[in-house]
Amino acid sequence: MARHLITSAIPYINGIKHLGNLVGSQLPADLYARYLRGRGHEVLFLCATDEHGTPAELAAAKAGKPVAEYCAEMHAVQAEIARGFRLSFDHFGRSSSPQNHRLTQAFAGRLADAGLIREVSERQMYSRADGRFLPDRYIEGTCPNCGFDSARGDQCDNCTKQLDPTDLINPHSTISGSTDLEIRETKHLYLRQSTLRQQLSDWIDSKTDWPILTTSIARKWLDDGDGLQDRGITRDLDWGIPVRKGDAPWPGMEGKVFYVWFDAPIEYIACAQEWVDAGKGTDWQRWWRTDKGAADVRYTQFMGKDNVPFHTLSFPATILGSGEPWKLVDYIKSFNYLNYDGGQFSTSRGRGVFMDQALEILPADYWRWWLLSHAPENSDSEFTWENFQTSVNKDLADVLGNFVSRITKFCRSKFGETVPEGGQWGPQEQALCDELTTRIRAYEGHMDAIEVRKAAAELRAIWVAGNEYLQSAAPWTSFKTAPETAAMQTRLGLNLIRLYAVLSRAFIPDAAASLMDAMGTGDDGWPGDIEAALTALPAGHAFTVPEVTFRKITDEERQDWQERFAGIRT
Ligand code: B3M
Ligand code: ZN
Repeated sequence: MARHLITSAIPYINGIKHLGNLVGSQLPADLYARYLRGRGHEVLFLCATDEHGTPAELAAAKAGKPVAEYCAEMHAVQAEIARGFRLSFDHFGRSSSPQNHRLTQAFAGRLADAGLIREVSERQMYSRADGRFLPDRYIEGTCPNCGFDSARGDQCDNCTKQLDPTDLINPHSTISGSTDLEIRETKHLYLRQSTLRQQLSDWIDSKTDWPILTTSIARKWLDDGDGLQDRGITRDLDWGIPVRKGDAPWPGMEGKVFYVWFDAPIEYIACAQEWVDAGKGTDWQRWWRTDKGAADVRYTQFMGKDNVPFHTLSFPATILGSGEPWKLVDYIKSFNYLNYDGGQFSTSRGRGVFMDQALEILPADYWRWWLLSHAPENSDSEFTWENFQTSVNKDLADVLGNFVSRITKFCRSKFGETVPEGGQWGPQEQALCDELTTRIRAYEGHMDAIEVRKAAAELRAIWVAGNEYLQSAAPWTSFKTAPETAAMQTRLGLNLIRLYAVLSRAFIPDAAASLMDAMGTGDDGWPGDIEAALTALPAGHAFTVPEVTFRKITDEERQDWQERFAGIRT
């Protein structure tokens, strides 16, 4: 048994996330956490809301609420939707927590003591029309790197380059649209991450098993001459973590807060403290401090590709620069983008299907299965309603659902609702057992490697193998001439249902739970020996015929949803 720390990128507080956000971090992180728990490992799975920065301030203003109140409400909304999708966080924290305030200020103090922070008198964009300094995200203009015309002041969404607002060509305020911007002097703290370039470079080079997507983005910014510039870690905003040097004031920094991307990853650690303070755990340090037992922990992060530079360079610079024995990430699983029906999902433009809307239409398992089996791992992928309908109807309804319903109903009608007795495995059953053994070992390999699509494909093949067996064994035919044989085949079929529930639980937890329920068993141990797993339910064991496991999506529904989600959400 090993110990696994898992974090998902923490979603911004302002608004409900779309399915593209979900499949890029929280959902695959949940898949992995559930799988590892299922295999008996000790897991701490953390996520939180990312509550600072201007987007939160502006969204609160738009909602006519004080920002603290707005964040508390939106946190509750996001937590509820996460429960709806069965995201099994051990704790869903908040980056605005007192724990994160203290820890972020402590990190800044350590970095200052280590000589890694310098004060910079900076010229910053001030909008006369808006009467305020404009934070990075609220300035848009043309990217100096690739020429994209809606690059934000902090990052270009087109080429992923981290930017400074003053780099932008033809900048304007996204609050008012005003181009009446002037540069004013203000003092800020900079993290001297460029001094850590060699250390970071060696560290990335040592990660030979990381996905290419992750290392290629990190290498690009390390090798690009200015990819690892010193970064401003403070902002002129009201809402955020006040700049302090540990628990002491920081002269000259009054009224300023830390930059949201400085405190957000620190929340991964603070979240473990919140978890303990909420009474759900007893010791957070054994997960995070290598001097307190965390050296044995394997730490895996999940995120979309746009978040990779912050997790491969900026956050590790904070950790390494502190000189303290904090756990560094062991593996970063990153994702490309999921597109929506010929375009992009977009929160700002309200395009696509959002998490709350998805759950209004269909239960979580339908979405989980489609999203995970089409995860944008090696390239961007696309959600279309046709593809969604086809996958659900084929994989879930025809293959898995139909298998379950056929075998349980057949058994009820011929043998009653108990596992039937008699007969012995022949070559066909042995062949199935051998095939399943090979496939389940392959499935484990893909799950261990977090190859989400390959794992989904293997799981589907495991379901198909059972279906094909049932089709060719045809107990409804053998029953007429050899009832003992039919009993044996049916017994195997019922055992397959339990096995499928155990194997599928990380993907489709609700269906798995109701199948286990129907099979009247709590025996959910991971299958080591497959022959043993296929005989776990003995003759005479009572079961019930489950409700429809998965229903089909009709053409009318598909068309209806297609139209309903064609426009933009207001
Ligand atoms: N909130 C961006 C995002 O949700 C950001 C991630 C922070 S991870 C520390 O894509
Ligand atoms: Zn660009």
